[in-house]
Amino acid sequence: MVLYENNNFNNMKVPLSTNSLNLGTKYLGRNTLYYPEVESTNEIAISVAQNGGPEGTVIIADKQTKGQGRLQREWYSPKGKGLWFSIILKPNIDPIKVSQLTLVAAVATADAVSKVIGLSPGIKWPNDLLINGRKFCGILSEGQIGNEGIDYVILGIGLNANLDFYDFGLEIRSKATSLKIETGKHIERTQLFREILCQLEKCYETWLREGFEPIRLAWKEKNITLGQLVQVNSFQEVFQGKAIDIDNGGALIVKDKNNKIYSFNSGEVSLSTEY
Ligand code: BT5
Repeated sequence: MVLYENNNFNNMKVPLSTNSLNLGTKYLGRNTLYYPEVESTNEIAISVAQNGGPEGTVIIADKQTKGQGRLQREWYSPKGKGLWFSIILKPNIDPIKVSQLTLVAAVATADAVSKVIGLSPGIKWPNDLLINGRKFCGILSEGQIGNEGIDYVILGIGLNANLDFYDFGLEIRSKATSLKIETGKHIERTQLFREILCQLEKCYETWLREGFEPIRLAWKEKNITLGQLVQVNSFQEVFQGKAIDIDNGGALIVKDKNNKIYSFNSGEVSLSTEY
């Protein structure tokens, strides 16, 4: 099967045969566009979504030259060594719930890594997957909300599969890792990609059907943030306290030394030694 043979997406000309992927999903990844090299798969996914690309469409690249993290940060995405991909979703839900999708993706990706690789990653709120305290996967969700609700959400997932220690630049070497580094084995990317899509479709459907609570419980089981003293940088302000929970919307709840409670819908968390 060749996808988008007569498509409207003029420049989207490198379709991937999903037959060869042997996907076990109903719709995630059934339309997959593969690129050897792009600036950012999220950028392409946005343009595909804006041009009517259906829910479940996946854009995957072997290399990104301008992979994006949050807040204009860069995501290092060297050729052939990782999974760099973006998924288009069009959930018919209250836009206020959209940030929960990052947590849905984190739970699903952690489940897939456990299943295929046999390691149990920890989730650092909201979007980092870590093994032995080092980040090997990050998630960037971006969306557009229109008059009628959510137009689309893009879930961008960057996962370090086969990077070696010296592949990382000096500035991230001490805090980043890859599945190859952690297991000592070459990682078969297609199998992992397939499993992430399967787990994500499962978690996404659970979330649509039953709401956030089952995802919240699964997230809490895998999290490495709660119970820790943390520093949260949010909107140019810095808070210190103990991370005590995530609420039923996915926000992080932090209690400071005066027992004052704060909740964060977004922000950057680092472990702190002070209360
Ligand atoms: C993230 O941002 O963790 C989200 C990363 C999402 C990347 C995917 S790849 C497919 C899709 N297309 C895109 O263009 N993006 C998405 P953030 O929490 O802001 O973390 C960024 C920080 O992680 C950087 O400032 C570095 O310190 C560090 N970093 C950069 N590249 C890394 C890598 N390959 N592995 C581990 N850490 C990295």
